[in-house]
Amino acid sequence: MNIDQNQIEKHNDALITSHHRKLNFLKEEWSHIDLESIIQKLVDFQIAIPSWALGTGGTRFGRFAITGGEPRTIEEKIEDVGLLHALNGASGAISLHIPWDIPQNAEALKTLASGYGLKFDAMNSNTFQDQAGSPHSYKFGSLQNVNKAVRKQAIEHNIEVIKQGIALGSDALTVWLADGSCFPGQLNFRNAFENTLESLQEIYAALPEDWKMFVEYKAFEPNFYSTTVGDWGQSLLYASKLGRKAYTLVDLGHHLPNANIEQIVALLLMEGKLGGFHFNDSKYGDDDLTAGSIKPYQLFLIFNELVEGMDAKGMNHVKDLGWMIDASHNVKDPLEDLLQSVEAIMIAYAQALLVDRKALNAAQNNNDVAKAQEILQNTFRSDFRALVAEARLRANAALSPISLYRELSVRENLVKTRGLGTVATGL
Ligand SMILES: [Mn+2]
Repeated sequence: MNIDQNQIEKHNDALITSHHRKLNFLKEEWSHIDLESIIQKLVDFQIAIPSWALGTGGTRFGRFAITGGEPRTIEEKIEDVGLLHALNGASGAISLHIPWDIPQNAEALKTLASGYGLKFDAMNSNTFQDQAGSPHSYKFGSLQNVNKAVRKQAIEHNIEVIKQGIALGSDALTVWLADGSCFPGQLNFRNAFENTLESLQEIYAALPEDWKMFVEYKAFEPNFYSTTVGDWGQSLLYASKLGRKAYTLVDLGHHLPNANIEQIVALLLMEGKLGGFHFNDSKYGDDDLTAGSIKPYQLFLIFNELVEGMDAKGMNHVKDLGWMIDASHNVKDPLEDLLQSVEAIMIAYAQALLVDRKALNAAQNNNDVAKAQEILQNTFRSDFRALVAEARLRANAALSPISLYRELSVRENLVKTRGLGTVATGL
């Protein structure tokens, strides 16, 4: 299914008066700020959609494929991201996961994707599941495994993923390892670290010059006693030892409860070692919930550090970090869920762009704690949704993406063409 420009314009026409009223109010309230440049930043900002989020997610207890019309092929996944991008103008990239996706004809896929205005974001390898026909099992880890043949298989898989990515025009590899242990004594921590580092070094050696390697960490799950890349310190250690092309990737759901993620982000940026983000939200752990659905203030505080830190280093907000959603829940229509996530991320970014940096800086230097809080919360509690909507309007996208998604019965159309029982590859 394609959404054409006439359908978007008709939808926007019906909402334009109300939109202008809200936008004009903001222009008046924030007249001391250059809102035009902020709107342009919002137009430019793009968030990659992972191919595995297009189907209904599952838990270890089960999976309810409630929506139907899930994408059956990599081509249909690209089509789905194309739909999202047409609706919100901010989902201009897809991140593939090998072997849940197996690109057969890279040139054809590139043509298909660029027809929707999409690029291929970071490639994701998978050594946390055994694949049919693989001689070795990852039951006791992959890159950390005590058995060299297992490590070799995992290294070769990652190198294969890099090759697939080169053919698609991607420029980054994300390595997330489930490696670790479930019981004390199971693992020699130092050997596990050294094996993992050595394996990562072999993969790193296969990276093209202009590629990045993202080392993603996770506190626990599926291993419940230790994780070999368990936190940002361990990830930073690997990334530092690997070299300038290696970075830490922060997945919001991969911390222990109440971790101060905004502080982690600030320090990684300071060290030039923050590579990118996986957005999601959680109450307890790796809950795969829609970005901004539980802790929107935290999302804003993270963006506040990102904007401050990137500007301090003269970094390009769009290109210098990888921005991706990593969430896939099992009770919502995945496409609606992704529209909500992108919206929440854009709002948090807009709020961060509007923070009065000079005043905040002055408050910090005067130890004016109350004033610093006022500055942050004044921005957080203001409603900038009209700015984000204006950015969409300028990108020829919909003023209200979810409303248009429902008006056009997108899901019903996908069910009609793909069937009710289709299940996308993924977790
Ligand atoms: Mn992730």
